[in-house]
Amino acid sequence: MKSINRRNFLILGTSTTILALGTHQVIKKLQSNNNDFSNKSYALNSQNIISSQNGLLETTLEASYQEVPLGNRTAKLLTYNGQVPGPRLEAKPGDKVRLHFVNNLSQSTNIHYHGLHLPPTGNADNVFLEVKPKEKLTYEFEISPKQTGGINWYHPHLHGLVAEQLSGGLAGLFIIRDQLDEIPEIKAAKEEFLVLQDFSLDDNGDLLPSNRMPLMMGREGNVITVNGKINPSFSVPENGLLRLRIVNASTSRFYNLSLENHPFYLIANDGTTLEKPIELSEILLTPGERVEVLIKGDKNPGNYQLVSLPYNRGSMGMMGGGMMGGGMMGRGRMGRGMMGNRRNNIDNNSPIPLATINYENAVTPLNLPTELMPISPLPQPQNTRQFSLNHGMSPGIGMAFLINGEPYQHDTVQTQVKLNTVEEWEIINTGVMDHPFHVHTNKFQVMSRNGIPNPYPTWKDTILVRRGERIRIRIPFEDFTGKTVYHCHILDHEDLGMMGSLLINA
Ligand SMILES: [Cu+2]
Repeated sequence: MKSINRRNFLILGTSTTILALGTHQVIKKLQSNNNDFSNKSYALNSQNIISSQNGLLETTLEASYQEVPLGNRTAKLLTYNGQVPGPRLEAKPGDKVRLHFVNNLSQSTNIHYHGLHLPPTGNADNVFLEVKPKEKLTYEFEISPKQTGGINWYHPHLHGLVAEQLSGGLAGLFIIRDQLDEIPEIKAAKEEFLVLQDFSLDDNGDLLPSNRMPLMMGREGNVITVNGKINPSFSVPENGLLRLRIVNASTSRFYNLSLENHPFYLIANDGTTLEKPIELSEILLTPGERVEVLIKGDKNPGNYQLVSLPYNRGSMGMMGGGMMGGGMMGRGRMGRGMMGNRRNNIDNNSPIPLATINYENAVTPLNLPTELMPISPLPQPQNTRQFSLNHGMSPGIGMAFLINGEPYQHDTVQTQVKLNTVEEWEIINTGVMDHPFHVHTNKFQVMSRNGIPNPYPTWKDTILVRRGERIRIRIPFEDFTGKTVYHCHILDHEDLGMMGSLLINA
């Protein structure tokens, strides 16, 4: 890659924004009504769980291109062990993991263990490794005894191909079990996992190629699946509790979750437990994020729809006309609904059904837990930094997504920190689209949003920074040295440059 510096980039700030207006009609027209999947549930595969035995999780994981049943057709997707999503891995703090990875794709790939506190080097959570086609690599690491129980996940992380490979289906859960699972009310709750993915498929079940425009917005698929199924059903015991453990494994799509007539009781996010349940009517789940919620089976027995409510994550509307030339992105065609895919038959302006929650046999009434796990506040930071998120144009390079005015460059270290220190980072979004900011290796605590303290203590590894927002996070660098990364989890943005490398020095 050419050497680039920030002076070369014309930053496209909010002052140049022209949001597309009056596009709804256009979008509606383009969304054909031939979606025959709604209200049906089709199995892609049976759930496959691989758990650690006697302190060791050892398995083979093969990435390959496979045909899998999807709705009334067969879809040709990228799979782990022939499945979408891949097998669910389960381990405990302190367990050893030996994962024999085989790449039977036609392009290079690798694996990132999102949410796990692992060395970013060697054959552990090293995103700089490249496993070429037909090659094998054994990933080997120990789950830190400090790792807390929760939902983590694995997916490819080879810069430049991440979005393409995730949008083809490559993702799987990596669950850590610990004390949270032993809290009596949670232990008694019914547990279900929901892996949210979306795919851009044509009528033959082939993945549609993405052109550049949806990539800049962040591609969204025309088929949404939960555990590889379309609108599957889950049941809540009448009077009991249902524990939904949800990951957004989509490339770019945000899910604004809401369950008809039922509040959510949030108990954990990003693989880390909260101090007490928090009642919420909606939860915005951005790519990479996870939540755990309890649902109370205390309403009239029946069927209730889990939906994604409309949410506007911004648009590239300011790029119409001269910036891109050719008028291919004229104002009338800039709406969010069609940006992801021209064959989009999902109406992003209406609630999108994700799953149906049914009532099942009554149980002895079960209360919500009142106390979960304590969260200790972090000490004062030894250092503070700012990261600004935006995108810009440069002659000969085109559009790039930038952090502090620079796109990711493989041979440059953008940020250096010292092991066993705590830093406070301010992440500022000066652009026109929302960006979920993800840090590898170490989790962080959310301090404030636009100067307002976070309403409850929480650990996160991915945090939404909406356009115009300033988020403060506090992050301890513990246990591992080496080079790792931070990036936008709209994976098209990451591939287009919105990533930085972070060197943790001894
Ligand atoms: Cu982004």
